Amino acid sequence: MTRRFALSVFAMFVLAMSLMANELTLEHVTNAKGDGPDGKGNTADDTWQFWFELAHKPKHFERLATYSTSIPKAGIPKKVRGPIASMLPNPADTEGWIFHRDWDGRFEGVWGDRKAKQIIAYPYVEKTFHGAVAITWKVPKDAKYDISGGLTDIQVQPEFKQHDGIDWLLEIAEQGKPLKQLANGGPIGDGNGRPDSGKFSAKNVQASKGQLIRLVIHPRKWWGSDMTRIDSFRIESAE
Ligand SMILES: [Ca+2]
Ligand SMILES: [Ca+2]
Repeated sequence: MTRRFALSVFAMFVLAMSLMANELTLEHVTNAKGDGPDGKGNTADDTWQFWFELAHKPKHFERLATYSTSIPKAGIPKKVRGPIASMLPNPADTEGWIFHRDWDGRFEGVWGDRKAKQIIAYPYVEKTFHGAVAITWKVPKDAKYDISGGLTDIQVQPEFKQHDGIDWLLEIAEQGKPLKQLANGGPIGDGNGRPDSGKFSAKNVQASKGQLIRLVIHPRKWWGSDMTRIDSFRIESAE
């Protein structure tokens, strides 16, 4: 077997594997340019997208609008301020998607921590509303899919009674709008005999091209200490 032939066989194998399974990686989260033709990350043409729940319209989501390349402990002026900047495990090595408005020091975001090689999500609060963040995968063709993965509460503080873990939801969405709930679970984390980690899955899910398979990380009653690691998020063709 020539080296060139071996390489092309290997390339075909890699291509076949990537067509059969899609898994969220650190590179997807930390890619400011996205993989769609517009060359901008986290827009409608990208395979993986990152969202926050609208306080005025629960269960509806909008894309996190700002890419931040690192989060020093003191925060980034006009980007990330407030507690999240010092709460992330490796803020200077953490890049990803945040929402930004001038009036608040916000928490919400989905980041890749390059040092610990982990994907982190953090829900948020807006006045009295405790909002979720979400990660979506864009369905490439009408088909049935198997979805699986896991997540972990990485900020476990059961000594504070308000800290009551997170819930997760799997849904089909169209843009930011919910269409169908596939599965839900939790709470995980923050004591009360609960596990810190959970698994999620849904089998044989019929989805149409352009729809989004959405993993929601929900803060339940209170969002403090809800930093969550996405251990895996994988979608395979069920056919
Ligand atoms: Ca894009
Ligand atoms: Ca927690």
